[in-house]
Amino acid sequence: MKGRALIGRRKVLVGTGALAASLLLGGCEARMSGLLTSSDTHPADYPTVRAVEFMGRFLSERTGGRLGIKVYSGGQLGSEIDTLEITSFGGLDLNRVNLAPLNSMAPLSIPPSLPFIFNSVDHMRRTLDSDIGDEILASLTDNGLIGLCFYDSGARSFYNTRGPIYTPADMRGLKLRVPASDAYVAMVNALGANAVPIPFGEVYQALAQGVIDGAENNWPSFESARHYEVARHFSLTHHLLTPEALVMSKMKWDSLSPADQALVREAARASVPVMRKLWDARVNAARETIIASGVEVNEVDTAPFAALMRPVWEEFAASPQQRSLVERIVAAGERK
Ligand code: GTR
Repeated sequence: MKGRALIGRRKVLVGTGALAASLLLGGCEARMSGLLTSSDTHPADYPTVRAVEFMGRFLSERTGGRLGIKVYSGGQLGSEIDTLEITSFGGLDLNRVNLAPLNSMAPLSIPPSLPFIFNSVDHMRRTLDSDIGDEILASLTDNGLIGLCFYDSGARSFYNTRGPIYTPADMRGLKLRVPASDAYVAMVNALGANAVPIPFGEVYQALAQGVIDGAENNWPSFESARHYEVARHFSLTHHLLTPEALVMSKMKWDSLSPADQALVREAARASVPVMRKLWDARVNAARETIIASGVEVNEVDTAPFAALMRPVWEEFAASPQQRSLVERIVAAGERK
């Protein structure tokens, strides 16, 4: 297992002080006024943030202002993996994260995070809208979290400062940032590059300083985090369609009445089509901005990349339950 980073289920010690302090200062007002606190790594205008704000308005309208949501955007409360831990022990009420940082806590979050498991956005949406999605969300409860809904995250592709990637051979030796997921580390290493797991908020500087050669993400994140200003080659490998998830602290959930729990679920469900509409528009806008800036974008024959992923699937979806989910997800892609 070359270069495998053992992210595992780590205990959060570093950074918790700053986070707790900001929650005590900034979150206190929110907590006293019945606002649910929510974290997001993305800026205020990003579709995930706007979808959770929509939920907040929905809750506020239905409860005459008794319930609402305050979103702390822009990663101000910390990285996804750190804020997830905080959410699981009740320091934060809600958290919008990608499934990748949940991989080390929740084994059933891995199948939809496997490279090339979805063949299209439609396949991903249909799968998550089915009982498969419900099963994955329900499995998060073991970690002190309640899975409320999935949001889109489009297709992730590789970008770098060196040159276009057409085949896995072009990736050899590149230092590529990945999120905190052992499966992502193994995927990038299996393609011949060297995976560097660092938090999303640190990627721009790492690229600018040459600490890494590239990373991988969807059009909107590549654009909004301004990585495209530094990494001028975007190669459309579309290797992952890992969705986002909105989770709630189980401690907070248990403190709500059954009627409020039902309302929170209804609000989350209602936010999904809102998010998808915002998302589709944002993908188009981000693509235009990036292409207009002169980034070299190239299409890729993905078959040689997918062919190298079998060991990653086998290693990271090894339990019978994970294997059954993989089979059902693949089968859903064959039914149109
Ligand atoms: C984005 C995703 C974020 C975060 C980020 C990353 O696409 O929306 O939640 O996971 O990628 O790469 O860290």
